[in-house]
Amino acid sequence: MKKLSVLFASLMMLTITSFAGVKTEKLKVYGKCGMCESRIETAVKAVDGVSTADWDKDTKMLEVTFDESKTDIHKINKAVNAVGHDTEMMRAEDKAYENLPGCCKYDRAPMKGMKMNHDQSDAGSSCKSKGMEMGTKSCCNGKTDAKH
Ligand SMILES: [Cu+2]
Repeated sequence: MKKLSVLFASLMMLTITSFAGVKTEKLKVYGKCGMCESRIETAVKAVDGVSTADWDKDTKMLEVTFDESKTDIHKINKAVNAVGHDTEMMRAEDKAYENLPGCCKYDRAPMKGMKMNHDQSDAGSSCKSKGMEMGTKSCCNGKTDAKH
């Protein structure tokens, strides 16, 4: 009986050790067609430590299984970016995107923060709340006057 429990315990430990560090993550990757699918999957599988990669062109979700001791999700993002595809975490270089075949040119998400400077109502209210600084900042020039 005692022998059996020792055997069982060591078996458990062996199982835990062999699975340590291997994890599966889901990541949104922007792309369009079947060509994108094979491009993305090939790039991700080429990353050392990645065992499986599966991208769905309808849901845009990439499911990737990798060994955490060999690679991380950051490196996987970079591999995807290198072949021209944006992810929810990182944006591909424009040059890499431009190199994609026409059919693969997916709609890119707008860059974050681009619209901020044009939000008049927001700029106006923040200027008003500061009162004394009104008109001294470039965001206030003309805009508050035009409204009244
Ligand atoms: Cu494509």
